[in-house]
Amino acid sequence: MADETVVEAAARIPKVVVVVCLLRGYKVLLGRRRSSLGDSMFSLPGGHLEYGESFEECAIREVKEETGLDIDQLEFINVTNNLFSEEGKPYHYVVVSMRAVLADHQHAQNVEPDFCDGWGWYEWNNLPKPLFSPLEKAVQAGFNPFPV
Ligand code: 8DG
Ligand code: MG
Repeated sequence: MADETVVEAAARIPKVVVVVCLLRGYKVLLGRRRSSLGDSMFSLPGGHLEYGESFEECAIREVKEETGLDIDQLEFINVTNNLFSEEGKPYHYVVVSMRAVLADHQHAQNVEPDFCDGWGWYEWNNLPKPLFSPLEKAVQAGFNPFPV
């Protein structure tokens, strides 16, 4: 497309993102986004896979950068193909979901307040609203990050 800018063209390239379901009891850690995509909606910590990273390394780094928490015992849960077009700009993310269990003594900090209003633990059976659209869709489809 001749009129497409470099930025618009870059947004059309699918990107890989790793998100983490941090589990404590029957709760999960969510934060309210501050972002042009899904602003003020509750979503999982996570972010873009960097060159050469494993999914585990990316999950550990993103959780540390966003919450200050150290995680281990990571397990792959699923992968979803997430398209965002309704927000105006097209985005395409291949989202790898991992899960991890935290030790009791750690507390999440809002390390990046420009991108998140704060982190909280929410009962899986009573999730906050509004959930970020891909998470909402997954929950509606029966997604459950807890081990059976
Ligand atoms: P980075 O630049 O630090 O690598 O990434 P980020 O700044 O932390 O980006 P992000 O918005 O947290 O994640 C990138 C994209 O991943 C986001 O714009 C849309 C997609 N994404 C989903 N589901 C989820 C989710 O539950 N949590 C997060 N954080 N991102 C998600 O499709
Ligand atoms: Mg993020």
